[in-house]
Amino acid sequence: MTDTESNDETSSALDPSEVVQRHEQQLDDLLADVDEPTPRDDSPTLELAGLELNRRDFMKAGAATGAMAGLAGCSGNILGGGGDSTTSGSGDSSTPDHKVPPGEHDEYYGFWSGGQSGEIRVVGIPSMRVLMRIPVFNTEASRGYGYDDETAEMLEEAGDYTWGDNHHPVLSETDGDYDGEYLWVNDKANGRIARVNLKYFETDAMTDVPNVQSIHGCAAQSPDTGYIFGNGEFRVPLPNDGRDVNTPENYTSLFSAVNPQTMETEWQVEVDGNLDIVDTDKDGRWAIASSYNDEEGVTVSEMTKDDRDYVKAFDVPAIEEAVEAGDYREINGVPIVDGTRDSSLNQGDSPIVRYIPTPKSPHCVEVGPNGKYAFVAGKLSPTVTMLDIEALDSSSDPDDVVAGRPKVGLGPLHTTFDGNGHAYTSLYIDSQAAKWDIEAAVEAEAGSEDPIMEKVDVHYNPGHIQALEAMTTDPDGEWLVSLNKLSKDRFLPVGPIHPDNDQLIHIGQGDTEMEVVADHPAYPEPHDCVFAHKDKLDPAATWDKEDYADEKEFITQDDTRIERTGDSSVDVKMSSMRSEFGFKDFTVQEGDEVTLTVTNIEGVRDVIHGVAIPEHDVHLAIAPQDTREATFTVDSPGVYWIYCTYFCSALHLEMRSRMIVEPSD
Ligand code: CUK
Ligand code: CUA
Repeated sequence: MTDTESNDETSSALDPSEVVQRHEQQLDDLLADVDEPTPRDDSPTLELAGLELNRRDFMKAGAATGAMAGLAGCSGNILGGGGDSTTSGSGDSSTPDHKVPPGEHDEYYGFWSGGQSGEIRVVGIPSMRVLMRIPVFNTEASRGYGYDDETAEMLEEAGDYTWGDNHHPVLSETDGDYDGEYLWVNDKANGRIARVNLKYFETDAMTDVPNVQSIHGCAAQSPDTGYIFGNGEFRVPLPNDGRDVNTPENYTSLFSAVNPQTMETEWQVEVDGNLDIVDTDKDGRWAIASSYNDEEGVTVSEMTKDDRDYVKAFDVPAIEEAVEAGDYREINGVPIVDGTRDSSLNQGDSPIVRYIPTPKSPHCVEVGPNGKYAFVAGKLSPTVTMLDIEALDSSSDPDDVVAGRPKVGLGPLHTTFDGNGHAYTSLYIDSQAAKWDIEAAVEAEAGSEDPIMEKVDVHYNPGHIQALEAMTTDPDGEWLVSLNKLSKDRFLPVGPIHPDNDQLIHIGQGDTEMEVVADHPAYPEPHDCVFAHKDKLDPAATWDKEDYADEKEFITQDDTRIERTGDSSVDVKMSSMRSEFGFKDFTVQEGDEVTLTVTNIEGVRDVIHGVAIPEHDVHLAIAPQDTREATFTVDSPGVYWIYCTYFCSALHLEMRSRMIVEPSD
């Protein structure tokens, strides 16, 4: 054996601890490199033909979009587009590349509701890559969610359900624009609203809204996130304690206003009929909700008997006044204001709720970017009804408040906007997206198809449709996603439960033909999504221990200890780092309730340690500088290896501790 360097590496004579040390050093060096603070504007700059444009410029400048395609290797002149992009179908030189090259970032965050999976998914746009999943109403082992004390308690206090059905993610706003702080989402199944902290991308609060069985529509009040509004969809007796079970005419739906900070329900409004989707105007006066079943039936034929239902416009300041004046009854601690038609608060010229007749079971309500109109899709009617929001102030007569009613196609469900005067409506029955001109629809007669500019086939049966920042006052256009409920034959077959199909559609600034550019299978079942430019968020790369200084201890190697707190309770506190836990082993007694607190003392990003305790249903996922806790009872004496689940270093497999449970006698 020659004494070369390479031989040294594998020499059995080498001290193993040296190998480990060297490895750790390499890892530290590597991590030191990536731990640099992220520059505020790190969008790559593309240089071509003397032009210097970053990706943001491309997204904003419709005329320059051809440059992206040229850059990505498509044929066509490098500054193409420019009003001459008449070709359609794939390869259109005006369509920028939606594929994001290795190492580059997407331009937008997309937040998808996960439907009956209960989670929120973070998706990069335009690549449509799923970047992360945030458990909300479900439990999720990978992130230790529902398996540590804090998240388990949060779920327990919000009703202790094991699943939820989230439909409508909404982002916090300051001055009518996304501030990147929080996201809220409803739970249709169990009447909850949860909050996700966008610094840590974690669910940090949840409330089980009193007096309702289901929350469907969910909206953050513009422009400064005054309330989170939730629509109680199913009519039930109030309170639902066994009274009125056989008198459906006495059931009721409630509109709820939740405080975004405390997550307490501040007030509710009782209405006639069901409540479906809700959006708010842009200056905080009106919350506008669609509804179906004004017939107040309990079977489908009863619910769809009439040819009209009523959109309900809630006058928020007027409701606040009624609450202040004590004009309510209190049930389960919440002031409930009577907003039914017969209520004394709805007589006279300024009713607190305006009931606006709208054709057959309207579904969505989306308020357009300039705040002038609310767009209400017909569902069972082939039209979108546009409500003039300013006119709501003085009337609920459709002659005064309906500004337009274009005929868009069959099964219209949701509408989105490009910020350049166009609306895009999903057509569930026709399996299409229809693009139309908003002001042309105001000019045209009701039921006219003239405002329709273009339709594109989607695959198949779309629900929500969403364009970049379409829910703000300044949408970015460029990309639109159609969230199709059925994928049928679009993917390799995976058995009888099919994925959905989220299709990416290029729309430019509304000046180009729509083009479907990508299919993306989606695990059942997203309903809605919302997009924010990446510069509006500022996620943490590691935890900051100051954020939990009052609640939990930060446990270093020196702080590692075991403390008996009672006859049969014990606290175990330890650190974790590559590649060892603070305790190599620790001993507890059979029957003990063990509270295990573990801190990840790493300072570098992306070195996460997991704590799994076989046979005790414990899993913690601890990011750098974070501390997590789990409490469990040790009923059976024996040896239990505690192991790390995140592949954190070359010695990850060796990263373990040993819990010894001594027999009690
Ligand atoms: S809803 Cu699902 S397609 Cu819950 Cu917004 Cu319309
Ligand atoms: Cu720590 Cu694997």
